[in-house]
Amino acid sequence: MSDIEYQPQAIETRWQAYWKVNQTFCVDATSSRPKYYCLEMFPYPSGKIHMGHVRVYSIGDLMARFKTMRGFDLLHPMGWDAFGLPAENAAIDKGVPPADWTIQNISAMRVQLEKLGLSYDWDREVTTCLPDYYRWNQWLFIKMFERGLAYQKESTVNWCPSCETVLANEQVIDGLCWRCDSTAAQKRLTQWFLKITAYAEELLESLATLSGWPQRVLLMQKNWIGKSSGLELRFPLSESKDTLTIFTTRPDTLFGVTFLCIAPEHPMIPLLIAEKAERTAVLSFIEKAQGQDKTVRTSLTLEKEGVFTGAYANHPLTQERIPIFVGNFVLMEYGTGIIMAVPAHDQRDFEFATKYNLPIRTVIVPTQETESVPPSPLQAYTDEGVLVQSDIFTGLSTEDARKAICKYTEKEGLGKEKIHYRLRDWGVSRQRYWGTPIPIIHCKQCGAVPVPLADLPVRLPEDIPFTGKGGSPLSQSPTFLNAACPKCHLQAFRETDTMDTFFDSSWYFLRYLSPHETHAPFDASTAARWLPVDQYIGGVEHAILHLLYARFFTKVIADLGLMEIREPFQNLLTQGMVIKDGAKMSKSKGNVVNPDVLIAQYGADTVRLFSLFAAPPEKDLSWSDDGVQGAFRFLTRVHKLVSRYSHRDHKASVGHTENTGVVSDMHRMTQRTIKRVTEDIEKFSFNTAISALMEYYNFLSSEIEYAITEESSYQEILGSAMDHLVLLLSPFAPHLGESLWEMLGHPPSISQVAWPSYDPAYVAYETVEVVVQINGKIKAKFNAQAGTSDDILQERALAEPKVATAVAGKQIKKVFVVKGRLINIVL
Ligand code: ANZ
Ligand code: ZN
Repeated sequence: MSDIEYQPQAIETRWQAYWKVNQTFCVDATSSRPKYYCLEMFPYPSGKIHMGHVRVYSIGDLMARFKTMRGFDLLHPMGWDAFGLPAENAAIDKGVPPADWTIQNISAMRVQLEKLGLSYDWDREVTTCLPDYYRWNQWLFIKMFERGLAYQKESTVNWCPSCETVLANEQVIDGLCWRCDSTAAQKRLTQWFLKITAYAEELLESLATLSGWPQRVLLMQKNWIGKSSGLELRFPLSESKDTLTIFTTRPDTLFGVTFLCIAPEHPMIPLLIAEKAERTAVLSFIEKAQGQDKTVRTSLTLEKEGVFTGAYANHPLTQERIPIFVGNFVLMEYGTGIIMAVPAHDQRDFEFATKYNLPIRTVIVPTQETESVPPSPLQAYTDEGVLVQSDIFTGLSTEDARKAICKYTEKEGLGKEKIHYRLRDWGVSRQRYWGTPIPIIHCKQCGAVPVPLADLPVRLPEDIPFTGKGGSPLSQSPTFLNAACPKCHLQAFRETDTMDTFFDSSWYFLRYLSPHETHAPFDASTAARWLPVDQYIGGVEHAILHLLYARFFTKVIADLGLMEIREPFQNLLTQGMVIKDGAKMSKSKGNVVNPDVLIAQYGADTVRLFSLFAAPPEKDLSWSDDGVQGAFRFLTRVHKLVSRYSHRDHKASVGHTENTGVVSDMHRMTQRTIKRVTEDIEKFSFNTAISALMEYYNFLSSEIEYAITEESSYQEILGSAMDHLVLLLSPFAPHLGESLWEMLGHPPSISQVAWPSYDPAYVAYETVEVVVQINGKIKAKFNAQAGTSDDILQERALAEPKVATAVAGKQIKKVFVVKGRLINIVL
């Protein structure tokens, strides 16, 4: 009787083995069906799958299976983002080599993923810490180096004292290390950079083509790139021939300038303070400001502080003598590192001027009160308006004045229009072991020389003591460190920095195309077939970092002539977090639910169904044990229903209904359910798709006893309904889908069966009469389109005048909606 009882473990083991033996999910290289590349962000092999993984992979797998049934040829790969600090920390703590730790974790996690029954083509597994992957990181790095896109410079970097490594700007979040939450410090080091700024304009421009991305992510990228157009203007120093060049986005405020402010790191400062009484005060201020973190220095709430340099500049139009200050809120990395301060119209300047008692001069007023200048404003007026006290520009709108002042100063040779980006070049050097060695040899005579391509990969050495102290681990391996210069063959040294692991994940989706390729990072003709990724799914925490880098790499690789596309991901779905007891599930909070335990108890299908049903994908998902049990009960019931049907006494022929011409409720319900589930999956509304299936199940289970005894024309419709229930459920609960499909007498595999289409004639324009009862008594009737959701029906019922009067002032205890036909309101 095992057919009758739902035993997920037996079913799941059996079908996982079937898929493996039959290579059900291997890409068919010979197929000519349209392609669909479904990609989920690959995991870091920490050792254990968590519910966040389950969620993202359940979504990806649903899409992959759905699209396969819809007639697409699927590429659905999985791999490991396998470099990174935790492996190195494990080596320091436990003495396990990072490679061993990582490979063990990968094996454990692969087993876990297999238990979820995910439809990956495991032949394409990519592991970034293996030399056959990272050699192509090195290859790409050298190609970039040859084009000036990878270069070295000394710079102030974000330094995490606890990870003992440099952090990219993107990796400092609110002043803290993104990984360990230590306060980031500032340090001067020579570093390798990738010139992402060379692509700033294209990265910004082509955001407009990404119609399949969430608005919020597009906006975050736009702000991160931070394009602003403005004016670079020269202010001659009063006591010397030198000039200071400032950058402003508000040339219209030029007549409101009352001081200049220069970044503490600015190389002009020594010249300004030479032989000045203010010298010592300035130097001690600079020291203090340089210790302040960049993100703190850009925050709105920063206490604006500064010091007078003793030097003056002349206003380029009025010739007025203007004092020059050093200010902590002026950054060296943005614009020219010097600003013209307009306290009346910029809040930072206003706070600074108020603190140090500097003049505040209003030059812009709101349109309606032209000419009436407020005596002493309480805050900066930063909006648009009309110019006052601005010589020949007085009376112009701010917008016109910006153009006019740019034009005028440009004509006079005082300045020029300029576009600035907030985006900085990407610092990729890391002083750690477990990453890709940067393939450069430093030679006293020849400088930085790339390792010849034929000598790649530069392998990570294994003779490293892991102490966690004393700088870069690679510098402690003499066999690694010493190398002959590829150009002059003299004794030279290898670069000991490794690459930021975000380098690895910037192109892994290309390696999946031809993971075993040995002549290039990927095969061009395969790329032409599969790119771009049709659907990318992952966490919104990568909205800037990974997604921006991957877009940058795509453009660089296209410029190397390796592929045509310039944007990697056509559609992006960013899923929310999994939370429990109001907090993100995490080890440190002790609120983790172990997927393994759940799978052992309820089966993978239940866990998957729950995570798709509990919340829309882009929203946070609140963990609920009841929800898991609910999903299990639902699958148990479907199993029972299909068993009941397939073990009925009188076996009717199971066929499709298109030709029967019998219009029944059941047939209509089937058609409507197909429509709803299909459309809901297409728009990522998985929870409502599952609701539709639940309604469909309810309908069928209430009809079954009666339907089984009916005449044969009805039998066909019933058989078709059972088929459809199983087909539509199968991408959500694939193991059960296979099992029931077999029970219904079909050959495997259901994953290869065409997704059903519906007949629009049965779902369009059909109206049903809905009866509204209050406490069981009929109060009203109205017509609604068939298939209208319960929520909307309920809303309309409550809006019926008679119902509204009856309900007014009373408390509604419960509302029952029966099959979209009857609504009973209990008061
Ligand atoms: C005068 C002015 C008047 C400004 C005014 C603003 C308002 P966005 O738009 O974000 O690009 N700025 C320029 N370089 C800076 C630096 N290195 N550090 C800190 N601030 C800097 O910002 C451009 C504005 O930020 C510029 O326009 C400049 O202040 C300031 F009513 O110049 B503005
Ligand atoms: Zn040399």
